[in-house]
Formats: sequence, structure tokens, C-alpha cells
Amino acid sequence: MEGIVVKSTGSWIIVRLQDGTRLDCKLKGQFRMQDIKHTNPVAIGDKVHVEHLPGDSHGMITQIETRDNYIIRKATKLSKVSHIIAANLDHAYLIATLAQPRTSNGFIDRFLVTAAAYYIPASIIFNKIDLYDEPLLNALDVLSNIYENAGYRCYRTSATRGDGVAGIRDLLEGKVSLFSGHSGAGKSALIKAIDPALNPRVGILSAMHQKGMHTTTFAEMYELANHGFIVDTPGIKEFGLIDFEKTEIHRCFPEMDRLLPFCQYKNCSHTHEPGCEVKAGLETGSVSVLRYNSYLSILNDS
Ligand SMILES: Nc1nc2c(ncn2[C@@H]2O[C@H](COP(=O)(O)OP(=O)(O)O)[C@@H](O)[C@H]2O)c(=O)[nH]1
Ligand SMILES: [Mg+2]
Ligand SMILES: [Zn+2]
Repeated sequence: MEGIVVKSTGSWIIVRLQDGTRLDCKLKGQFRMQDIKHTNPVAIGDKVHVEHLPGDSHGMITQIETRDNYIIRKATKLSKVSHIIAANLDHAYLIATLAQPRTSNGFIDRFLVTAAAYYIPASIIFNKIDLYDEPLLNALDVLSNIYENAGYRCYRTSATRGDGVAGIRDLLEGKVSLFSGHSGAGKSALIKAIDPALNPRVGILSAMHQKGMHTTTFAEMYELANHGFIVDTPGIKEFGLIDFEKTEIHRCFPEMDRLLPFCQYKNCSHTHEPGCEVKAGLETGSVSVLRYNSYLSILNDS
């Protein structure tokens, strides 16, 4: 039988079989030994082959198909070992907000770079717009402009009031999408608004920190009525770029990548070289200073 991994709690792996039913599965021991770079040999979104003997309460995963793509986070900050958040994604959405807990633009950029590094198309959903006052709405216009100019679609939603939800639902139809972002940004609430038949746990914002409490402990894939799948993730603090070349980072800033052919040096790092179109763009305002600063910071960290 074939199926797709929709949840993994460590001891149990839940597989959605082709007929739509779910089966608790275990992994054959051999896989655990093979994959030493990742803490989880099987990830949400993996396409797997399952053996289910009559009378057995659970199935056995016997084969994991090669992943089209995947996105990872570091297991710990300095670790070389990583955790695969999800595999075989059509699109990654960052659920961000300018209300509490506010998403910094540095975090947005790191998310976008990570998605680009793994060749996963990405967009930003600014949620909780029901809470934005006039200055925040203006800030959102400025920020959306920066990201749209860089090449990323920006959407606006209110999971509680319903604004923008139908538009997102249409985008997800028939696709496998990742919902990522800080704890408390409204990922679970948005999933519930998109398909009220689903029941992801929506958290309470702690009054003291205005951050989400960790209610979603494991990533989980939800199936929408329109045949879309959403992977809901627990709040992610840090994405991981592992074995990633410095010279590849400008590829992950599309607006800078587009200018590279016009730089004097074809391997321009856009930092100190003469005749750099990116730096010229900073002067004229066609390249965002916010984005450039993120570029430098990611370049220095990696
Ligand atoms: N006002 C408002 N609150 C929201 C919105 N979306 C989510 N919330 C609230 O934010 C808190 C965290 O939501 P949750 O979906 O659990 O966030 P997650 O950690 O990203 O999954 C909950 O109290 C939600 O009710 C929104 O669009 N507007
Ligand atoms: Mg959640
Ligand atoms: Zn340059």
C-alpha cells in the first residue's frame, strides 16, 4: 500500500493511505540507521510504502520514496544535525503579523532564504489585520511593497474576522502547502478558518509575553475539503541552512540575483566590489536597505 505521512510523534507515524483512511505505522529499523544527518528519518509529507498484515493493529513502513524537496531546521542552534520539517511541498507560506507577536523582517528574510535554498516557492501571509491601527496598516503597505518588489506575493488575513481567508483557501486547492511562522502568529486559527471542519488546537496568547504558548507540539498535515493539504508546524524559532555555500545566498534574494548579470564582476558578492548594481540600487532606492541588511547578516552568519 502507498500513502503519505501526515503526522509523526516520534514513536508513531500516521500515514494517510490512498483511500483516505489513516493507519498508525512503525518504521522498519533499517531506516533509523541510514540517515545520520537528520534526527527524523521519516518526515511529514513523505510518500511511503506500507505493509499491513491482516489482524495487525498497525502497519510497517517499508520504503520511503525519494523526496522532491524538503525544508529543515537545525536540531539545536549549533548542531550539524537537522530536523526535516516537511517534504514534498508545493509552496511555503510564512504566517507573519505586525500585531502581537510581531514578526521581524529579519525573520521573514531568513524564512524566505531557507525556502529559496530548497527551491520551494514562498509567500507571506500577514495575519491579524483586524488588530492593525492606521500606523500599522501603513507599515504593512511599506513592507508589502518591499516584498512584492523583491518577487514575493503578500496576502492579508484575519483568521478571526475572516478577511482574505477565501482567497487563501483557493490558493491551496490541490496543493501541499507549509504554514510556518512564530508561535502565536495564527497558523492554527487560519487553518480552522480555511476549513471549519478541521480542528487544530488554537493557542492562548500568554498575557505576559504576548507570545503563543506551545500548543502545536508536532507538525501535522491537514487535509482540506478542496483536496489541498496544509502542514501546520509548531512555532519555529530558527530555520537551518546546512552545507550551504556563501555564494549561493544571493540566489536566494531574487531582486539581487536579477541584478548580478549587470554587476561588473560576475561573481560579485555585492559587498565591496566596484561597479556593483545592487549597491547602485541601494542609492536609487530600487533595492531595499532592509533586505540588503538581511542579506549581509545572513552572509556573515553562514
Ligand atoms: N485578533 C486576532 N487574533 C488572532 C488571529 N489569528 C489568530 N489569533 C489569535 O492568536 C492566538 C494564537 O493563534 P494560533 O492559531 O494558536 O497561533 P499559532 O501558534 O501560529 O498556531 C489565538 O489566541 C488566536 O485566537 C487574527 O486574525 N486576529
Ligand atoms: Mg498552532
Ligand atoms: Zn554586485
